Amino acid sequence: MKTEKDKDLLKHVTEDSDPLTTNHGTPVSTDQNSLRAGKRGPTLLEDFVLREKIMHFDHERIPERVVHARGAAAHGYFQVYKSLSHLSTARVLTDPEAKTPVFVRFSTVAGSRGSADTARDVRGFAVKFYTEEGNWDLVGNNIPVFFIQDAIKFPDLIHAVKPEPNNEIPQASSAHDTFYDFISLTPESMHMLMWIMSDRAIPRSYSMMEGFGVHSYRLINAEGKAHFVKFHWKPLLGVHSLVWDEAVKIAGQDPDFHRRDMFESIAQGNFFEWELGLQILPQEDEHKFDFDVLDPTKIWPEDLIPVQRVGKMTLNRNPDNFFAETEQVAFMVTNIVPGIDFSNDPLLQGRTFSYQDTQLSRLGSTNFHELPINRPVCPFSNNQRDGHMRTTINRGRVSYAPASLDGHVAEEVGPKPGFVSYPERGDGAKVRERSPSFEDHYGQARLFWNSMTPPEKEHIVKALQFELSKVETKEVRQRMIGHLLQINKVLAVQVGAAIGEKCPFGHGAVNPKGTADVPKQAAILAEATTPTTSSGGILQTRGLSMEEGQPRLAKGRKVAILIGPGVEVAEVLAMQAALTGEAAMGEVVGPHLGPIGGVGGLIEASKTFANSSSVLFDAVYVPGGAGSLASLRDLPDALRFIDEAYKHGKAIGASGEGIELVAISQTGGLVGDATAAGEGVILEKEGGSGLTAAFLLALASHRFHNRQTDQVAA
Ligand code: HDE
Repeated sequence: MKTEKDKDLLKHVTEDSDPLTTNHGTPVSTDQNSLRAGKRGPTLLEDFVLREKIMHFDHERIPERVVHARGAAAHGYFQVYKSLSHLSTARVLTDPEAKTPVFVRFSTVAGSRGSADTARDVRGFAVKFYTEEGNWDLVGNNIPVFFIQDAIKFPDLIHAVKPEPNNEIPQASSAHDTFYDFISLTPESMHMLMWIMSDRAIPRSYSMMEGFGVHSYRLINAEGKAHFVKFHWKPLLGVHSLVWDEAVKIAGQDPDFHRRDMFESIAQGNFFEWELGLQILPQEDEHKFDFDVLDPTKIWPEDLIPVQRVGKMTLNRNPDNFFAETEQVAFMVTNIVPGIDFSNDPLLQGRTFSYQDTQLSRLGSTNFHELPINRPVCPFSNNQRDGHMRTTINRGRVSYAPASLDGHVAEEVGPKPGFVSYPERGDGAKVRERSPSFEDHYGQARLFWNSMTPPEKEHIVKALQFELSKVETKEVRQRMIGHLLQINKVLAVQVGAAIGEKCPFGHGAVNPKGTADVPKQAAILAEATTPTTSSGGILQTRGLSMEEGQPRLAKGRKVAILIGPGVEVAEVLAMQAALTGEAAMGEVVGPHLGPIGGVGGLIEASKTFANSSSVLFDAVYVPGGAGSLASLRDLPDALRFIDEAYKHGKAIGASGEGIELVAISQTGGLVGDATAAGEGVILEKEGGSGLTAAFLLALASHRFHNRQTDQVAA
């Protein structure tokens, strides 16, 4: 019987609410008290409601993914711009009318399910296309190459990078001995190492990352003609990253930074968009370059083979249930459709086994394809039957072929329009050997280094200094410096100095004073590009730098508007409206949550100086108001907000008394002198549209690296 208190608690339950039942439909009076022998007596075994509820809870977890455990996903669609029938028969690539549904999961590799989003790591970029011809999974990463050339080394790589097995330390980090022990003995990983140490490994947002299929695949047209292809996803917002200091702080401030950004953006209608890009190589050009097109540690430089943009993917719907969709989605490299095929890339070949296999231990049954998130949208049928958790009720008595019963035709007849593998000849001797064409491990690492801008090079140096300084075994550190020397001397010397290693310096001399003589920023700037190999004869290429040729938009950016009592409310509202107009967001950060009195009315603060931080925003704006200045100037958190944004190279805008607040932050000395303040600090006494326009432009510029005072090499 319900007490008055119970009734009060249940006020929200209406006639239409679903009745409480067991999993088998039996109506339940309450699941808040178990069945007892007497009000203070023992619980009865007979209590099936209690037992069902606890039993289900006891088994709620499934094993996390062995790699890529931490991830988030969204639904959307893909549409090809115009038919690519000259390249492929796949309907998803040939029907411009078709909006193919997709489900896309982004992930980090090394961390556990609960690790922070902003760890330095490659990001998984797995796309499931639900096509009319079955599911096509393009299971890629945000880095176009991989650490190893052969799938048989994958378990070793992952064992080395995951937390060390004796003490399960460190979580979600490659900065430890076992990883560099393995890497330093695996020179084929040097190219990928350069990417991982670059800012690509700390993206600002999933919407600001590229995606890559990594391997060479094949496209096959109706005449059976094949082309090699590399798949790319190009983000419409451009490729942009955090800086390391931010990434580390965000890991504490908001470990869900990336998933929150995607969830909130999509909920607000700011959809995530990429163009699908193809690099196409005719089969007859397979041996044209000094790198092997089957080698997954090599890119096809965009200067040699440009990326053609052929379609667009839009992510516009959040999942309803994380477990049912994001956790249970099973990506498989073997989900492929007619008109697309594998190449002989030995890494890809191994993946064709692993993905199907792993789902069995993760999802517990060979029937994982029946889960709603994994089911194809097209009809599917075969003679496979039964197994754990089979939900399909297959009718009739025929579950074999050939069959003549129940109207089946005993012989297979007619054409076979289904998936046909490209009839490539394969008649080599059985060997456990790698092709000599896979031998050069440094050429493209140099190509990458050469193609970076000076700030990007500095960030790579800093990242390696950090990572290797965490390696406790001296021999491992030394082996790494040996590899870096093969890539670039300035790089090796700078990294070496930070970890106390002397390197051959300049023209072969040894730097006698350790860190003191390390080439400085100027040396990186002045450095000519290093000649290289395995790169088709070029020294550097477009498509690698994140600084050059990227779209610069304010869309998707978050601005902190710092206010205190007495702020100019109209100015705040105008800035928020201007940001909304650009599909960006202005969040009011105040001394407390809720309404704050200002000049001209009240304004609502949605964040406080205590619960938020500049690292969670792309830019800072300080509006005018004498009262606001008076209250914020004594608030160290407010001053630190501005200071830190400045240090991280972010846009800062201020008007009226807001300018004084910027000036008295530690940044002040620099800001006081307009030339020293540098780009991206927009101060305008009168405020108004000129300030707004300049601030929006600065916001869209992403970052002003020249004033990242913490990033300047020692
Ligand atoms: Fe994976 N990888 N991988 N991988 N991978 C998995 O499959 C594997 C590789 C990638 O969001 C696992 O369902 C082997 C390259 C992504 O659910 C597993 C090799 C690339 C995801 C597996 C590789 C990837 C995975 C673990 C070397 C970029 C997450 C859980 C031959 C092209 C998919 C699972 C998701 C997940 C095996 C190398 C991308 C164990 C054996 C190269 C994005 O099957």
